[in-house]
Amino acid sequence: MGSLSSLLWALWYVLPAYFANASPVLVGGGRPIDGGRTWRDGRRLLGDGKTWRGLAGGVTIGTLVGVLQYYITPGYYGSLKTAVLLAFLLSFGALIGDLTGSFIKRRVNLPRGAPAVGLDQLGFLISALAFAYPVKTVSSGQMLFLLLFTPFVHWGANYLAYRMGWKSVPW
Ligand code: CTP
Ligand code: MG
Ligand code: K
Repeated sequence: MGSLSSLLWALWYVLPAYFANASPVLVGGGRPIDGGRTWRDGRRLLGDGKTWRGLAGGVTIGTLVGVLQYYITPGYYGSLKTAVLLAFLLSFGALIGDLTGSFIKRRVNLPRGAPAVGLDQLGFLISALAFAYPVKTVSSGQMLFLLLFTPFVHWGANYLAYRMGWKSVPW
C-alpha cells in the first residue's frame, strides 16, 4: 500500500471532503432541501437533516480548505485553479453522496438521524472521490486506505461533535 507519506498524502488529498461533510453540523439548519416534500412511499424525500444552508456552507468551507492547502503545498496541486476546482468537486461530491445516503435511508424507513453503518461513513467518500476523479486522483492503494480509515475519522469527528454539544447523538 506504500509508505506512511503516501497515506498522509491520501488524507491531505481528501481533506476538503472531510470538512464539507462535517461542517453542516455547525453551519446547517433552516429550510430543508426537499422543502418538506414526500416521495411516493409517503415518507420524506430527504428529511429535515438536509438543509440548503448545510449544503452551501459545507461546499464553501470545503473549497476554502482547498485554498489553504494550495498555499501550504502548492507543488502538490500545480496551480491555485486546480486546487480550488479539486476542493470544490470533493466537497460538492461529498455532500451529494450525503444527500443520496439520506434519500436511501428514508426509502428504507430510517428516520432522520438514525445510523446506517457503511452508508453514513463511506457514501460521502465514494461520491467525493468519483466527482474529483477527472481533475486529480490518488492511487488505488491510497483509495483502499481511505475506504478503511475514513470510518474511524467519521466516528471520531461525530463523537467530538457530540461531546462539544453540537449534536445530540454520537453518530
Ligand atoms: N446538516 C445540514 N444540511 C446538510 C447536511 C447536514 O443542515 N446538507 C446538518 C443537520 O443539522 C444534520 C446534521 O448536520 O442533522 C448532521 O448531519 P447528518 O448526520 O448527515 O444528518 P442526520 O441528521 O443524521 O440525517 P440523515 O438521517 O438524513 O442522515
Ligand atoms: Mg447522522
Ligand atoms: K450522513
